[in-house]
Amino acid sequence: MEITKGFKNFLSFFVKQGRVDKENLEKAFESLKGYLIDVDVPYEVIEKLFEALKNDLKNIPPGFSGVSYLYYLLYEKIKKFLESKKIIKDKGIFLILGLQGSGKTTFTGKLAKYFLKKGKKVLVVSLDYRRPAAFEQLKTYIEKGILEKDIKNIDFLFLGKKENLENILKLINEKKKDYDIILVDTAGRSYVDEDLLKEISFIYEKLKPEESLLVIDSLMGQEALELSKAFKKYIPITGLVLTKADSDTKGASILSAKYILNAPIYFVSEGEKIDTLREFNADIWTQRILEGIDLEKSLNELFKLDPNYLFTLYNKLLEGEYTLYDLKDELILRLSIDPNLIFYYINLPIFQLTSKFDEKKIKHWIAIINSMTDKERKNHTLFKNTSRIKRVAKGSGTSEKEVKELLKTYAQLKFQAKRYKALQEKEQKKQQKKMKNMFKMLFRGFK
Ligand SMILES: Nc1nc2c(ncn2[C@@H]2O[C@H](COP(=O)(O)OP(=O)(O)OP(=O)(O)O)[C@@H](O)[C@H]2O)c(=O)[nH]1
Ligand SMILES: [Mg+2]
Repeated sequence: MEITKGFKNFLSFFVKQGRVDKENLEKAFESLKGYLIDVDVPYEVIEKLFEALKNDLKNIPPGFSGVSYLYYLLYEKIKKFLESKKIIKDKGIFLILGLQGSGKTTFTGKLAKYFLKKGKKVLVVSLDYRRPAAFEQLKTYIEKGILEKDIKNIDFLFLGKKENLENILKLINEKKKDYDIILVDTAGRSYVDEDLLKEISFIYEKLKPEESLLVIDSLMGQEALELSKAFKKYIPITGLVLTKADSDTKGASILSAKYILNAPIYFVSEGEKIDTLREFNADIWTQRILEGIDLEKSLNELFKLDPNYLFTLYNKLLEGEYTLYDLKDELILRLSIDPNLIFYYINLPIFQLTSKFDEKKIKHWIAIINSMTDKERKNHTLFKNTSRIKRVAKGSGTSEKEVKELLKTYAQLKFQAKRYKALQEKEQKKQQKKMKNMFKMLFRGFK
C-alpha cells in the first residue's frame, strides 16, 4: 500500500535512533506528514493522529520501549479511526452509489450473493439507463455465481429508459413488502457533478433507503475526498464499501471517505469473482496500512501448507534424500504463495533457496526439471555430461546458463544441508528444540 511506506520509514527511523524523544519525534512527524500529504491523506486526519500520539507519548508506561509504545499507539489510533460497532442492516432498500467504474455493479452482485447465503429474499434493481447492457451484465454475473437453490430467491428489475425513473421508484416501494432486501444499483459518472447529485437525491427522497452505501475505489486518490464531500451535502451516507482492494491500493481513499462521512466501512471487495467480498475488519486493515501485510490472507495461505509436508521436505534435505523432484514440488508450492508473504517462510531452510525468485524464474526452473529424465532428477551428477545440459535447455525452452545455474544452486543446497546436518548431530538436542519451536511459531494459533 502506498501509505505503508511512510509509516514504515517513520517507525524504522526510531528503531535506528534507539529511542523516542521529543526532538526526533517532531522531525519524524514532519517527514511522515509530508509523505502522507503527498499521497492524498487529508491534512486534518494527519493532524488529529499526530496530536493524539504526541499526547499519549508523554507517559510511556513501564515495560514498553519507546519504539514499541509508539507502534502500539499508532496501531490503536488507526484501528479506532477505522472501526465501527455498527453492522449492516438485514432488511430494506440498499442504494449503491459511487463514481463510474468504481465497482458498484460488481459489488451489487456480490452483496446479492451475500444476502442469499443468509437465506434472504432479494430483489436486484438496475437504474443504469445510460448503459442498458449493464443490467444484463449484472443479471448474468449473479446467475452464474449463485447456487441453483438460490435462484428462486432472487428477482431482477430494470429501469430501461430514464423517463421511467419515477414509476420504477414507485414500483420498488410497492415491492418492499415482498422482499427482505432490495439492492438498487445506480449509474455512475466519471466525476461528481450537479446532475448526478440531483438525480441521486431525487432517488433518495423517493426511496428513503435503509442503507445508502458509497462505493470507494481503493485506487482513488484526491477524488475520494471530493466525492465524499459532495455526497455528504446531498444525502446521508450510511456505509462505505472499499473496492479493488486486491489491487495495489493507495490506502488514502478509505481514510478520506471515513474522515469526511464518518460512516462505518462495511465491506471490502477484492476481485472480479462474486465470492470475493469480505466484511471489513479494522485489525486487518490497520496491519495492512502499517506493515503492508494482509494477515487474514497470510493465515489462509499458511493453512494451505501442510506443516507435516514441509517438515518431510526439510528432513529429506538433511538426510541427503532431497531430489530434483522435491525441488520441483517446492517450486510449485512457491508459486502458490503470495510473493509479498514469502518472508513468513524465509526461516524455513527449504524456502531459503527460492525466496528471492520471481514468478518467471520459478516457472523456468520447473520447466527445466520437467525436461529431465527420471534418472537425472534422482542423480544430478549425470549432468557432468554437458550434452544432457544442452538437451534439457532445448527441451525446456530455456538457456544452458539457466540449467547450469539450477544445477549449481541445487548442489550447493545439498552441500549446505550436509554441513548443517553434521553441525546438527553435534548439537542435536539443542537444534531439534529450536526447529520444533520455529515450526510451532510459524503455525501458532492454527490448531
Ligand atoms: N480487481 C478488481 N476489479 C474490480 C473489482 N470490482 C470491480 N472490478 C472491475 O472494475 C470494472 C468496473 O466495475 P463495475 O462493477 O462495472 O463498476 P461500476 O461502478 O458499476 O461502473 P459504472 O456502472 O460504469 O459506473 C470492471 O471491469 C470490474 O470487473 C474488484 O474488487 N477488484
Ligand atoms: Mg455499473
